[in-house]
Parts: sequence; C-alpha cells; structure tokens
Amino acid sequence: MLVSGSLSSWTACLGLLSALSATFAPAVAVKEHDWKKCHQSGFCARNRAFADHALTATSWESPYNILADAGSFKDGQYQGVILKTINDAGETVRLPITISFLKSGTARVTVDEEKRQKGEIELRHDSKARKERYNEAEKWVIVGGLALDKNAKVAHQDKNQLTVKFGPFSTFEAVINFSPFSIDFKRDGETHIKLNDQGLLNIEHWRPKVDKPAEPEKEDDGNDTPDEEGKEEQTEKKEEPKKEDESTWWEESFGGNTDTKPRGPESVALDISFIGYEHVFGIPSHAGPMALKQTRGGEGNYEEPYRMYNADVFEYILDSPMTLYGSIPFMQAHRKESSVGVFWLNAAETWVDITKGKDSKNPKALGVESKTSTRTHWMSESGLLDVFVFLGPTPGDLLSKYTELTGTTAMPQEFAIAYHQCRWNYISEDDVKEVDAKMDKFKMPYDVIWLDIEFSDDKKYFAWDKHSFPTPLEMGKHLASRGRKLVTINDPHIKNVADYPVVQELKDKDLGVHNKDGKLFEGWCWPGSSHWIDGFNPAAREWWVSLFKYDKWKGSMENTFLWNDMNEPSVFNGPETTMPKDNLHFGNWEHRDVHNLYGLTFHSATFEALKSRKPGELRRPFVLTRAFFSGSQRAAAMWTGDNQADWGHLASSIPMVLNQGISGFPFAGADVGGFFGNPDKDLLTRWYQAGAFSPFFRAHAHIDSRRREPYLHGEPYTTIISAALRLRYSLLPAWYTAFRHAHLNGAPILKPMFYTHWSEEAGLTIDDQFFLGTTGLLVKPVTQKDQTTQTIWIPDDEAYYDYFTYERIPTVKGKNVTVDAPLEKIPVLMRGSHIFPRRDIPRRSSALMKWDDYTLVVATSAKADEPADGDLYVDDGDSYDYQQGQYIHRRFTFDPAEGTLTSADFEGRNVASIKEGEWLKKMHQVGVDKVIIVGAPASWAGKTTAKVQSEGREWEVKVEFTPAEKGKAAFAVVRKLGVKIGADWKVVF
Ligand code: NBV
Repeated sequence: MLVSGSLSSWTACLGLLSALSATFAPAVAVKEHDWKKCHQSGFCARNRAFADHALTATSWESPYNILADAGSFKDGQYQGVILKTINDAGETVRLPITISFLKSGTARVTVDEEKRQKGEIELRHDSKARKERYNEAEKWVIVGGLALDKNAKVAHQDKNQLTVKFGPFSTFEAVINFSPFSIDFKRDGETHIKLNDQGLLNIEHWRPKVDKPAEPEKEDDGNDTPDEEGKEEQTEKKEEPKKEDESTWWEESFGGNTDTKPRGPESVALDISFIGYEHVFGIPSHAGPMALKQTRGGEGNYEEPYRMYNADVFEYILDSPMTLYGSIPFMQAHRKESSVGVFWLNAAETWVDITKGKDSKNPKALGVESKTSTRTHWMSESGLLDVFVFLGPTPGDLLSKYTELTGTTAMPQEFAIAYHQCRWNYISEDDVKEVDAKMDKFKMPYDVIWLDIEFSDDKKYFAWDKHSFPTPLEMGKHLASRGRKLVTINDPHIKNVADYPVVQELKDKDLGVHNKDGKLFEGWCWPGSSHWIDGFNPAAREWWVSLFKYDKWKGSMENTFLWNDMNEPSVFNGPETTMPKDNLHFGNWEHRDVHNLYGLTFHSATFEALKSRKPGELRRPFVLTRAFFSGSQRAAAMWTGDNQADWGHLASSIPMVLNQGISGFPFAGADVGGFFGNPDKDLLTRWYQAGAFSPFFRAHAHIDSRRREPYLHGEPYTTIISAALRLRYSLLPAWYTAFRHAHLNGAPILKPMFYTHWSEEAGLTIDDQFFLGTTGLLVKPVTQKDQTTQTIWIPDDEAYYDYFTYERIPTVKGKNVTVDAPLEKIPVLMRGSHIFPRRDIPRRSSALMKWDDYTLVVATSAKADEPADGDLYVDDGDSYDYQQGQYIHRRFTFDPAEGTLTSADFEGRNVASIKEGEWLKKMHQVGVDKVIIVGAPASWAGKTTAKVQSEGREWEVKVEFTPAEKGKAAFAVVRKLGVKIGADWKVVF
C-alpha cells in the first residue's frame, strides 16, 4: 500500500503513521515556504530593518557606549559595562562586557544583560521560563583553551579607547573604542576584524510588556512585512526616530503555530567585518558552495541570510542559505596568505547576512588598489552575545584554535571509516544475512550493515520487531564472525503508549522535555504520539545511558552501534517540524535558547551510553548523528541528511563535506546513491567513487526506492563499484592516519586547495577537489552525467602522477589539466614528495585486514634532490589504549640524494622503551610487504638489489625497476622487505 497525495494534512497522515510506517513515507517534498524566511522570523526582520536604518540614515550612531570609568583590565581580561541608551530621554540599560584574551591568542567578547531586581521584569502568563539570558552554551560546547593570557597587556588607554596587546609575541592587538562601542582586531599592526564597525550591535533588552492601545489603521494595505517596511524606509532615507516594529515582540505565528514569547524581544545581533577579505567560508550546514555568497540580493547572490536553526529539511534544495540539520556558527575569512575567523557561541536560531564591498578608505586615487572586505551581520534570537575571534594567520591555526575550544574529532572505531551498507529498511534477519552473503559473493568489502526504524517493535526503539528480528543476538554473532558490525537507529522521540516500559520510566522520573506550562511535552513523530527525552537534564542522560547496558537492551551486543536521527529535534506537528520555542528544558531554559544544542545533548548521551555498556569494557563508541552543533565532533559522525538521487546532489555533497571538515567536524559524508529516488547506474557508480573519498562512507536509500545494493547492477557496474570499495579498503591506513591528525589538531581530513596552498589566490574558492590528509592524493570525483574527462586545478610546481597508471601528468602551476575519467576511473593524482600507506590485499571487512602487511607508495618530487615524506598511524582501532602510548606512528622519508628510504617514530619516541600491551606485541608480526617508488631516479636502471637495515641486522632485497615509457614515470618495486612496521628501518638503494 502506498499512501501519498490523498493525505492532505499532517494531522490526517500522522494519525495513520504508526499503522502504516512500514510502507508509508511522507510523499510531500520540502517546500521552501514550509520554512521561515527572515521576514517571517520576528527578530531577524527587526534586525535587518535595524541594519537598513543604521546603514542608510545619515546621522546614525550606535547607542552602545562603554562606561569608561567602570572598566578594569586584569590578568588578561577586561571587564566593563556597556550602556545602551534606550530612549530619547536618555534612559540606559547596563550590559556587562567581558573581553578575555586567551593563551592561545584567541580573544573572546561576551556581553550579558545585568540581572534585574526581582519582579522588575514580569514574564507573561505565569511562565516558568527562566529570567536570565542563556549562559550555558559554553558548558556543552567548550572543553578547553579558556586559560587567560597573563601576558596580555594594556598598551594604551585614554578616555576614548583601550588598546590591548596579546597573542604570539604580542603581535595581536584589540583596540576597544568606547563611544560608540566597537573593537578593531589587528595582527602585525593591520586591522583584520572589526566588531560593530557598522553599528549594528543590537541587544534587545528585556522589558515589561505594556499593553498599548491598538494602533490606528495604516493607510496602505497593511500587508507589509517588517522587512519590506525597512526597505521602504531605506528608499525614503528617513532618519530619526526609527520606529521599532513591535508586532512580533510578545507573540508570533508561523504555519498555524503560535510562539508565546514570555520574555518578549531579546535578540542579540552584531556586525563583524573582515577587512580586506573577499571570501568567507564555514557556518555549515547549507547546501551551497563552500565560499559563502552575499545575502542581500544582487546578481548571483541570495536574498536571504544564511540560517542556522537545526531542522528536518528533507528533500532539501540545492544552492540555498536555508537551514539544514546541524549548525556550526564558526566562520572563517581567507585571502592570499592570511586567514582569520570568528566563532559565535549561541545556540538559539541564528541568521547571518553577508555583503561584500570595496574598502572606501583605500581609494584608487592614492594609487592603492582598493581591497574587497566582507561584512557580516549575525542575529540570534536570545542568549548571550559571545564571540571568539581568531587572528590566524594560517587556515591550520584557525582550526587548531577553534578545536582547542570545542574539541577535536574523536579517534573513530576503525570499522567506522570503512564502508557502511544501509537502507530504510533491511526488513528481516534473513534480509540482513542475504545482503551480507551477497557482498561476500561479489567480493565487495563492507564492515557495517544498518537497521533503520522498521527494526523496532512499532517504533519502540529498544524493542525489536519480534517477527522480523526474532534472534538479534544470533544475527549479531553471524556478522561478528567476519568482523562485521550492526548499527541500529535510535531517535529521541519516545513512543507514548501504555505497554512501553521506556516511556513509563521517562514519565515516572519526569525526564522529558516540558511544554510552556511545565507539563510533559507531547508531540508527533514516527511512533505517533511521543515524548522527547530532555538531554539537558543530567538525570535524563544518566537514565539514557542505563538503557544501553547489554543486559538491559536485550539483543544488543559488542558489535551493535548507534544512529541518532531526527534529533533536531524533528516534531511532525511542531512549528517548522520542530519543537515549540516556548517548551522548557531542564533548569527552565526555553527551547528557544538551546534549540541548536538539543541534537548534541542527545548524541553525546548516546556516546556516553556506548562507553559504559558493561563494567570494565571501555571501547570507542560509534554514533552517527543528523543534528549537530559545535562540539559534536567529539562524539559523533554526521551525514548530510535526506539528499536526492540526482547529479546535483552528488556534486553538492562535495563542498558540503569539505565545509564540514574546515569547520572542525570532518567525520562527514552524504548518503551514497541519494536518499530519495532511484539513481541510474552511472550516477550510483559515480557516487560510490565519490563516497570512497568521503570520510564517512555509507550507502543509504529511502524505503520507497528500489533495492540498490552495490552487487545488483550487472557489468560493468559491479566491477567498477567493487573497485571503488576495494580502493577505499586499501587506503584505510591513510584514512586512519588522517583521522589521527584531525584528532590531534583539528585538521580537516579532506583538504581544500586554500588549506594546503594558501598563497594561491586562484585556488581559494575551489570546492570540488581536495587532498586526502597528508597523502598528497589529489582527488576530484566526477559529478556530471556522461562526463568522461576531468579538469583538475594544479596548485603548484610539484610532479603529479596518475594514481592508477603512474603516468606523469604534464601540469603547470595555477592551470587546469584535463585527465581521462571514463566511468571506471576516479580522477586521483599523486602529488610528488609524498609517501602514503596502503594495504593491498582487500578482504571482506577491515577487521580481517588488521594483521596484514603494508604497502608504501613513494611519489618522488619534481625536484631531483627533494625528499618525499609521509606517515602511518595505527592503533588497535577499538579501545582507548592509544591514550597510553599503545600505537605505532611512523614517519617515512625518501631521500633521493642519499638513495634511502627510512622509517622512524613520528614523534621521535624511543619505541624500545614503550611497555607493549597485547596489541603492540601482536603488531610484531606485521611488516612492509611492498614499497613502490613512483618516479624512481633514471639512474636506478640496472639496479637489482637494495640493502635493508633494521634492529641491528642488514640484508638484501630485490629491486624491480621499470624505466619511464610512453608518458609513464619510471618506477621501482621492492617486495617483502622483512621489516616490522613498528621498528626503525632503512632501505639503501
Ligand atoms: O528513519 C527513516 C529516515 C532515515 O532513513 C533517514 O536517513 C533520515 O534522514 N528518517 C530520516 C526519517 C524519515 C525521512 C523521510
């Protein structure tokens, strides 16, 4: 049975959901009008209107001034008060400001609102909402890096401003201007970032609700949105006074839902200018180019600001600033040889306007080419104004400082970076076993099979559907026998039915989210009537953790891992398919304050749960989350949600995944094949090839789509897809090493051109090709239909070799090169001067490759004497023993002048002194099976042997040299080196 258009309203369809969900999926595609535009979101409209006024009125002055005498600077921190003038009578509101200069060189500006006397601000209708600006985002997001820089010094102070020098060698400066308040951030004397330069700071102070007499009817049709009103004013250039639009202060409605706003208007907004920077990136997740577009209209620009309000935007549209499932309010600006950034720590609904323009203070008349600057306008509905400023100068600096604050990506379970086979739904244990067997039959490696919501007994997620999954443990063991895992879904909505102990406990212990009246919130999702766990409540988290113990969640076992979906949270009958903003969370914070954090609280509780399923068992969890916020990288992988089986979505997945990586959350991927629809075989094949170069590599499909497991497509597709899977498996050591670097310093796993080649202006905005980790592999997946060649931009003068043929590609720095890319070929080049590890015998799962020997591939430099280097990180891939030194991290160096290839500990540790646990001991049996030197020196012609030295011994190995021929580079192969992977060794050619 397929139910579709006949169900006209959600209510009707939701009523049937429980009964129908095995075959039913909402056939309604997302409509843009289901989601707010800025003019439909009261605070966004008000702030845009405020900006229009400020930017066009001739005598505008920001009403925010620092009270010069009230401030003090001590131990790296300035504390003072901003006075906001709120009316013509000169009345003011006090806004405490703290500017912290951190040891890392990061600066933090926090503005709060002074607490009022009890009763001074009344909330509406006896609301239980907390009367304080939300100040706990830090608690969920920040894990370090807050130590103050005691060396930060006041360099200048007078009645107008205060200048603080801070950062490395005091090369950073913050010039705090008092009247009006603004801050200029400088590096080496040059201004890079300005706060409130345009005077758009707007902190809507709390005020009592005054019931005013109804306003007289306007003469026009009265249909103007606040936004349009702002525009009218702009053209009329009215100056003062700007009449505020109060229509959405105390209540606003959208799509039939009314938000009672007990605290009234309380948004925080600020303009942040990036001086001399034409490009800004970040603030995922949006489906659009990595380089963010302007948002105030004009050709090729958006009309709407980028929105961050985690939402279940299924079948999302491409090239749009619309919000998606997760938010990271971290923006970076790049130009040739300089990068700076800001992190806006606020979990409420947030919009960001972006405009660009020439810097008029730098006129051409003076013979200086005027530079383009980017101006951004950040608007959040509530909470503190809390912004971190990073002054770079490199892209890597931004990432390391940002992840020092928010944490780096967790070291993953090794299986988690292999291939995942998913679909909504594998319908029974037999189905699972059949897919598992077919993957083996067709020699397609895979590590994980996934179960979507239909695995459960009527969407009661801890209960298995007894008919389809009667023996989950037996199924789990079956998978485990080939080292495979099972991931099951577990959403935050808990089915509200009588016979479900989980919901009973939630109710009895009062662990759910509450509505505005303080009662348990009830809404609709897959199970029908549901309650939502309140992940902000410590007791709820503790309870959630307890549910996953092996003896509590029957049918789960060591190889069961988790998928958290719908955690934006998705509420089918809620405003914009999420929770009412006046819902209440633990501590009586309104949902409005914490919305973008909700998903993180849920997936991090699941992460904790997986860490403590059995006393004494401490293994790395694997959790996939759909909603996320800054900090999610510490506990989860993410995917880009419900994309579609079309070429546009395939192409769009690449900038989206790159953007995740440069925003500190690199464990990212898109549904391979596209979730909705049926990909044709070419599209599916190309998607597998792109997926093989995506940090999270999972095929997934909608319940209504045709079966599309990779072995189903006949030749040549089966062979080609199989080759993509095998390529992923052979490169797993390189991927794992890239994760290690991401874990250590926040580096992206897929590196866009600007990240590796920051001095090449032309490469700054390229977002469809990338380097994989430190391997030097330059990849540009094919994302166009019928495309058989690929054009790759070359960032430098290095040598580039075709990954598969060793052909030396004739490249020119800064130019495109076109390479062949027939369906069976993924455009992958090896950049000279790198070495990367592989494991060349593909097996059924990564676990089965654990003790296999390695291959090292050396791509020699274009410069005859330039060394090549690379590294390999490996640990047990499962436990936390690596934190006790139980890992191998080698640095390989090929020195063409000396004719040597050496392996040394990456960190210079004395490996002999490490007390070896079981895993390290077992690694003695793992060695280097093969070394391939691509671009081997011509002088090696005739060479047949080389000497190997290791552990005090020396022996000879054979060298097979193949001279350069027909465009192919010369290469040499050495087999069976006889060295241990963890030992120091040297090959002398
Ligand atoms: O659980 C069903 C799906 C899931 O397959 C998909 O990956 C999620 O993004 N889920 C959304 C709910 C319904 C989508 C129409």
